[in-house]
Amino acid sequence: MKSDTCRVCGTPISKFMTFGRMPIANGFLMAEEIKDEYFFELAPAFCESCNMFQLVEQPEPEKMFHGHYAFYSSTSRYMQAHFAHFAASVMDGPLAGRTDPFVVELGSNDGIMLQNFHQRGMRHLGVEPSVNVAEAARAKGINTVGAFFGRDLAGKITAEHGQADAILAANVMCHIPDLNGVAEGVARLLKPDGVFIFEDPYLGDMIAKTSYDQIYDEHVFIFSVTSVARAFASHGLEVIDAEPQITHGGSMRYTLSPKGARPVSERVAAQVAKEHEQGLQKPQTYLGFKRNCETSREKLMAVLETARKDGKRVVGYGATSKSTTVTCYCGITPTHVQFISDTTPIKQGKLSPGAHIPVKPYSEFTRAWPDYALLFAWNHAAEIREKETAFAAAGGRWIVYVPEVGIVA
Ligand code: JHZ
Ligand code: ZN
Repeated sequence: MKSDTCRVCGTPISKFMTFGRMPIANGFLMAEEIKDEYFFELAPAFCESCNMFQLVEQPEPEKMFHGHYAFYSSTSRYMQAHFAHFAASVMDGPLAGRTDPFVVELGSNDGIMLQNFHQRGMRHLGVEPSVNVAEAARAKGINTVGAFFGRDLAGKITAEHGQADAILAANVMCHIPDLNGVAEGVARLLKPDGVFIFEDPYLGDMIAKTSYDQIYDEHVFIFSVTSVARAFASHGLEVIDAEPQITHGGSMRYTLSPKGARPVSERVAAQVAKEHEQGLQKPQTYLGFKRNCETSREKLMAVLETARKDGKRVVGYGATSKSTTVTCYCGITPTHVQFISDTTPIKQGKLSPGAHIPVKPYSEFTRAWPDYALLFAWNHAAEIREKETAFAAAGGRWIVYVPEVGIVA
């Protein structure tokens, strides 16, 4: 859906740059499906009134989240540890000492977070519209309802289970275009002293690192503390904490509660001040970001063209959602990158969206080391570098592009 007004406050918005024609970032496809591949214009806008960074156009939710959603959260070992810590901080923090607390997670995927509550025997409910990943969660014994969250579902859940002590969401809130509807639903579902905790890729990191690959169909918003505080204030919810996370290349965890119910951490005002210092409220910042994206693209293509001319074998590492933006925006083709290695079975044997680079199982990567691996899953660099010592020992090098384009050992 295209919007010429801010999805949060209704002020007119317009794109400050375009990434061009883009397919569904997780729309891995077979050769015979190419003729029907769906495209839209990926273009971001910044609302000067409420500071919300958003897409001008986002495909219909059913085009992105369905019965064959390609991203399974549990593919990263580090992320499993991250969510175990996240869950523990909720159970031992706001939920500690409560009688029979009830936890709801929005966009619970394969249960990577809720499994921790389930293991402690806590009442929980996942909300997940992508049927296949929801099924993976149910197979682990996690209560999951297959639906999109909004006002109506909030009412139904409350009627059936009562209000929630905690509502959680990770890498989900920034996917939902009707933020006001979700905020209303959260306000309805949450107990008067409950907490709503969510995390998403952080605007400050994206601007600082030129990690423009966080921009793709699913991410209709890239949040900051400033924009989140404004968006939820009109629904009676207040940001009481903001904690930076290293996951997904730099994220922010927001804790909200009904206004006045809980003390507000000093971290909130400090982070808002930091955002001001970084210039996140200024339109010029986004014009600078646009130039940085163009420079990043030129440099990456120069590295890939040189490698191609030199007859080097380049393989992509991680068929991420982010890689769809990078390959399509930069013009990376199978002549630059032979295939992309990925551990997710549902992606293997298919072509990457838009660029149509074959996605192959990880065994293909280890079978014959390439000269270079283009690190599309750069946010998992620590985990991957730890695992790939044999590739490095064989002389393999990594091509990286965040925060700078380069070739590293
Ligand atoms: P990864 C997803 O984005 C989708 P993506 C979503 N829209 C979102 O918001 C973000 O997460 C936060 C593979 N892999 O985590 C697994 C290996 O092959 O960067 C995945 O396909 N080997 C919900 O898709 C991909 O890489 C490995 O060793 O950009 C990683 O995808 C590891 C660690 C991963 O998220
Ligand atoms: Zn706005």
